[in-house]
Amino acid sequence: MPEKPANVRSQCPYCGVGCGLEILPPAEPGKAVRRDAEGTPIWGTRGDRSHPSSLGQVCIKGATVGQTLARGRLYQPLYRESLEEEFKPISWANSFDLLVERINKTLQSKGPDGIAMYGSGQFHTEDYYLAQKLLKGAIGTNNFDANSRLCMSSAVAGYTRSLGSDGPPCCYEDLDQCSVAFLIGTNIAECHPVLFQRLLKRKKRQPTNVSIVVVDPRNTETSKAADLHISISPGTDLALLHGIGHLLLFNSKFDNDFIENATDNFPAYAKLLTNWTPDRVSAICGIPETHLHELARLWGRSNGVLSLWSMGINQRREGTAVVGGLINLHLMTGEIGKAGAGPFSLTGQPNAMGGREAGGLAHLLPGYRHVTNAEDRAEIEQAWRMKAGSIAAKPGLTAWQQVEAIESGALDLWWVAATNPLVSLPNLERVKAAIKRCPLVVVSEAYANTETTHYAHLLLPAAQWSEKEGAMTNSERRITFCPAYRRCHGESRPDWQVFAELGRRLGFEDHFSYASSAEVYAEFTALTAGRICDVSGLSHELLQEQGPQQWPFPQGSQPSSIAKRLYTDWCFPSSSGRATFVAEQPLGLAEPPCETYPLVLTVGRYLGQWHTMTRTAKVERLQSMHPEPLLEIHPDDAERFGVKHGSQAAITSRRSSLTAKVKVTNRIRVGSVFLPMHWGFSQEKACEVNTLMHEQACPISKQPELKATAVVVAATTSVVKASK
Ligand SMILES: Nc1nc2c(c(=O)[nH]1)N[C@H]1C(S)=C(S)[C@@H](COP(=O)(O)OP(=O)(O)OC[C@H]3O[C@@H](n4cnc5c(=O)[nH]c(N)nc54)[C@H](O)[C@@H]3O)O[C@H]1N2
Ligand SMILES: Nc1nc2c(c(=O)[nH]1)N[C@H]1C(S)=C(S)[C@@H](COP(=O)(O)OP(=O)(O)OC[C@H]3O[C@@H](n4cnc5c(=O)[nH]c(N)nc54)[C@H](O)[C@@H]3O)O[C@H]1N2
Ligand code: SF4
Ligand SMILES: [Mo]
Repeated sequence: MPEKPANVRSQCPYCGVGCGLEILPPAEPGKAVRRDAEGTPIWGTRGDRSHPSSLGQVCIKGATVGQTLARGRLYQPLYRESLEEEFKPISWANSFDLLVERINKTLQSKGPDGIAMYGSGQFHTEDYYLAQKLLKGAIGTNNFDANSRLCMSSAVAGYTRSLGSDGPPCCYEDLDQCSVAFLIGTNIAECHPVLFQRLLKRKKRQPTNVSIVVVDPRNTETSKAADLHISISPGTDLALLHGIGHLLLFNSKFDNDFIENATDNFPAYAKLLTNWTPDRVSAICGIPETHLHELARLWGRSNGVLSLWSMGINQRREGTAVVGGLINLHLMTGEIGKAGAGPFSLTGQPNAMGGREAGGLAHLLPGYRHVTNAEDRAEIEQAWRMKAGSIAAKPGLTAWQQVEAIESGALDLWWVAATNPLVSLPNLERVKAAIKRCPLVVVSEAYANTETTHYAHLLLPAAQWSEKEGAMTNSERRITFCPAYRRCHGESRPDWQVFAELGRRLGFEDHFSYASSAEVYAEFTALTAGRICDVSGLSHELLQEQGPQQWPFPQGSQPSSIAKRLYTDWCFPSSSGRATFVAEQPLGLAEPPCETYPLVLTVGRYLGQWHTMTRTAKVERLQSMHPEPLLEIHPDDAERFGVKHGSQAAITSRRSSLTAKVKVTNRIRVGSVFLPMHWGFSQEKACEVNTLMHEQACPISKQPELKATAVVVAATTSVVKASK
């Protein structure tokens, strides 16, 4: 593949805002060649003004992504029989032979469910789709799950329960049109910065037309911009939402027309609300009653409430119920399916949306179909030209269930691709102990030295964004074609090609023969025809020629940059055509603070770091913004536990202990402390925060409560070094 010169456009491969990037070659006419600190030529990026989602804006990560693409890469497949041995090079041909042999052996000894893959919202849609066809079709196990399980699965389950299907109904233009921006459990200033800037611009332009409300136990860069910051006690969001509902109900601020014509189950919800009185809610949430009244007043008088949320409410052992509680308020007030209104989950990863469309969770099939639905299975089997019954009816193992299955000896082959679970899964010491027991761990990875590569037997070098062609869908359902504008490093290959070749070698020669990723995409889009996420009118060619498009985009649709919303006709994709109120009592935290562990640790992100830092640690500018992880603690707690600003503290939970430097700040609630998620054991300043976290999860979405665990903090002089 030749390196392409100029005028290349793509989607940013970091967060789910999915900004458009214009790619600039290392050597621009009349300018010196751009090089990184090691002298490697680097491609530049800048905001693509023609991209309808971001209108030329870009944040510091998108602006520096070019510096991350070449350094520290994995160049060739490597293999070792046991984790004690050193890796040795192995050819791709021998890697496939090994995979086929071990898959067949497992099929004989344990059946298809002895194999599992753990993938990622950082796949392109084509990678995702072929992983489904390989696992769920050719191998015959639904054991494919993605890191979206740790991220968006409560939103997926919440939309599906309340509205009848997954699918965020809003678009970014709603930020310019809402009268209340209700930001709950989201720090968009650091995590979706381009949307934050858009909201700030609106506020500056029309200060009295929009109120910004932030619900977060911390004072964040986001809450700095709030008209009302509700510093809620961690894990009490559902009580808060019911409290708002209570006041709306008793002040008659609901939309009877919408409730009558478009919803079911309002009486049960109204009954539940009666008990959620302001005094009770303010006591549970630890907030002044006046805040609750102010919130309900804003909701009640507003035409255009836009709720934005992400991990603060998804990562809860009652995540689906909280998402349901938020959607209830929108249904009650008719604040959905119109400009400036609606429940809008901000997707974390660049293509977690595409993953959902391609069926990339253990209970899904392509086109928002479900493995438990016989008709859905039959449609996919037919389209895949596979025997009836090829797809199993039982949902596969979710991310954490895969770990448990390894632990119990039920999995013989665990394939990890485009995620770094040895940093990002909870209860990490248990994960480490489990993985060591797995007979074959395959890791498809772009970089040579991640925490998870230390636990691999077979390491497969992956071509990444910029080196492979594919599509990605952002949070507002907009699909952007991402071209391959750089050569693959060494022997690395796109993930979809690896899955296709393995499919062919497993005996599905015709089913997996594709000349290009455009062909893979065409097969996928055809499968969405008639579904809510219909993209049957899209192709690589159209996206390249006409630019990014939003779904739905059925065959015959005209390309357009006019923003689309779902449910403008009040018709919902449920069997009754109506949305449903869900009425659930709040449960609170799975592991509340107690005498021994009196503080709630919450874990989140820094503006300039991306997840497990495989990319962002390579950019000097980003590293200097956040040189190390800091434990944020309130001055009162610092005094109570005897820790000083700038000194080391030991943080201990029921599972583990680690040390971190202390930052005393009144930007956090008394009783809560904060650590970033980014620094795994291979970083110099390692702070393996997920060794502290528990794995208890929402029973519906199976999303673990990665936002809260009970800890105790103490002063220490010794720094504990993390290791594998
Ligand atoms: N810079 C940067 N941006 C990113 C990423 C990154 O790694 N770095 N990752 C991307 C991904 S995959 C994701 S999922 C998103 C995540 O985006 P966000 O969800 O915005 O980010 P987090 O920092 O994980 O958590 C958000 C906030 O939840 C708050 N919170 C904790 N507990 C509670 C609670 O009980 N209730 C409420 N209401 N709030 C609570 C935390 O204090 C935190 O400020 O970011 C995406 N964007
Ligand atoms: N306590 C706590 N834990 C959390 C969270 C939290 O808020 N709190 N957040 C959770 C969330 S929301 C998320 S999304 C996860 C994220 O956690 P991870 O998914 O583990 O994080 P990444 O660093 O993004 O891992 C992606 C890996 O894929 C590699 N890669 C990049 N491109 C490609 C490619 O094209 N192909 C292949 N094969 N590899 C590629 C990268 O080098 C990197 O190693 O963490 C979760 N864990
Ligand atoms: S806001 Fe997100 S998508 Fe946009 S440039 Fe920044 S990281 Fe990339
Ligand atoms: Mo995420």
